[in-house]
Amino acid sequence: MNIKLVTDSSANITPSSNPHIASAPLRIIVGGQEFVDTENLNVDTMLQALKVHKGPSSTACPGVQDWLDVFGNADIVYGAAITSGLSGCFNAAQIAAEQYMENDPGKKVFILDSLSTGPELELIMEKYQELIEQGLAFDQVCQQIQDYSQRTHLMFSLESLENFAKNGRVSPILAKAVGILGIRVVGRASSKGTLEPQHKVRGEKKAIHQLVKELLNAGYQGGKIRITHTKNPSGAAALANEIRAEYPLADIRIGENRALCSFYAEPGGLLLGFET
Ligand code: X90
Repeated sequence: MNIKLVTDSSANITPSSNPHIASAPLRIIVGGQEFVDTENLNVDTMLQALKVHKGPSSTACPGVQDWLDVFGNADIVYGAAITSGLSGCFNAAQIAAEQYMENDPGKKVFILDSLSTGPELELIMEKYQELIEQGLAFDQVCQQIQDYSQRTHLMFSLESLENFAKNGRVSPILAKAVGILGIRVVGRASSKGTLEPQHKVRGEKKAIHQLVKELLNAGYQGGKIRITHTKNPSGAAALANEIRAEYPLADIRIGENRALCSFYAEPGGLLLGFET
């Protein structure tokens, strides 16, 4: 049995960071330029293009064929996609899954709607790996990953919501309030998989305190933590340290956002995936 694990590029997993997981790339369109969110893309080049470009920019999710490409020819495909609350990515994956199984009834595909993205999606993919290593049957893996995803969450601190607003994914009023210099929005992925702002705070220090406060409020008790950032290694490290002050033994890893998350999180953005 040939098993394959798949996600999309919003999980920030590349072949070098994890060779066991394949990612369908999202695309970022800046003026006439298209950036495909693969490992080969230099994210700094994309961010620089965004900075100098004054006109509209947007993103596009992988199509059905992109998903079929990452399924390869596996007998069993397990995957998870960025929230259907903000992207058509999961929908395309579902259509691909149906086609794949129709073409060969011997094959099985399960794709989870993560209702999230970034480091929470990363945690879900890590859990799939564990479940497969345990040798569980297809139905058990599907059930357990759904149960697990009830215990994973995503929080964020963002310095700008400009790209969210420009692409109709948050209200322009909220984006304007966050656009003021030094103001950050701290919030979480809602239960419907949309962006839920909780606090507006001034300065990074307060944003990090607020994140940790909300983390503890959410019922965090020392489980796995995955932090990703866009051009903010010091913020990510400060966040990790503040969590370690409460839970010295926590399994915390810090990584960089790839292109899709960087487009929306924008420079300074911190994403926090955790287990409860
Ligand atoms: O074009 C597309 O289909 C992609 C649209 C993606 C929109 C959301 C990307 C979020 C990236 C930013 C902060 C976390 C917010 C979490 C809300 C679920 C990460």
